[in-house]
Amino acid sequence: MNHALLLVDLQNDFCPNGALPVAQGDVTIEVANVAIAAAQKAGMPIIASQDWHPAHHLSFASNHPDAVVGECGELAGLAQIWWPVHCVQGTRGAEFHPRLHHQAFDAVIQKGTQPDIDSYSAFFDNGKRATTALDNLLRQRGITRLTIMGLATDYCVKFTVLDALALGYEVQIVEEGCRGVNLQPDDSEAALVDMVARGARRICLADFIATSANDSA
Ligand code: VGL
Ligand code: ZN
Repeated sequence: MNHALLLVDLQNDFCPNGALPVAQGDVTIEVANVAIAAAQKAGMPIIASQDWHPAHHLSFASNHPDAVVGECGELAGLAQIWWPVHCVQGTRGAEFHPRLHHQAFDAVIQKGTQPDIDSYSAFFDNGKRATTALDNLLRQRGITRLTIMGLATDYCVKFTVLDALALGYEVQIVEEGCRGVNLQPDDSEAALVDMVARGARRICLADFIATSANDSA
C-alpha cells in the first residue's frame, strides 16, 4: 500500500465553540470518519496531525504586549498572524474532536511545539528549520501518495499539501473534508487554487472511496 490518509488538525479548538473556530469545522468530522472506514478497509495507513502548542507559544496574540488577534506581525523573522490561544498541550481544545474515530490512527504528528516559531505544515515549521517525523515515517512505509483533508484549508491543510508536493508526494485533497478560517472571505478557495496550481488534485469523498477500494485490489 503506497497510499496514506492524512487528517490535519481535527481538534476541538478549530470546531464551533472552540478557541479558533472554523465555520462548519465540525462538518469535517463525519467526512473524516467515512474516509477512515474506507482507508481501514483498504489497509491504508491513517495519520493525523495535531496542533500542539505550549501555553507560552508566541503565535498567541496574548503573549505579546500589543498584538491583536487576526493582525499580522513578525515572529522568528517571518510574517506571523496573531492567533487566539488555541490547542494548548493537554487541554480539551487540543484534543481530537470527540466524534472522530481517532482509535484508527496509526500515527499522530504533533506540531507547533516550539514556542518561538509557528508550524502550519505537518512536515516542517514555518521557517523550514525543523522537520517533524512525518516525511521519514512515510518514506519508511514506502508511501508516495497522500489523501489529505482537515482544518484549516487556508493554513495547516494548505501548507501541509504544498510541502507534500514539494517533497514529491502525489496529493489529492478531499474538498468536503476541509473548512477554512477565511480571514478574507475567499481565502479557502484561493488556497485550493494554489494547491491545484502546484499539482494537487481536488476530489470528493466518493472519489476517495472508489480509489481506495482499487488500491486494495
Ligand atoms: C491552524 C492557525 C493556527 C490550522 C493552526 O490548523 O490551520 N491555523 N494554528
Ligand atoms: Zn496553531
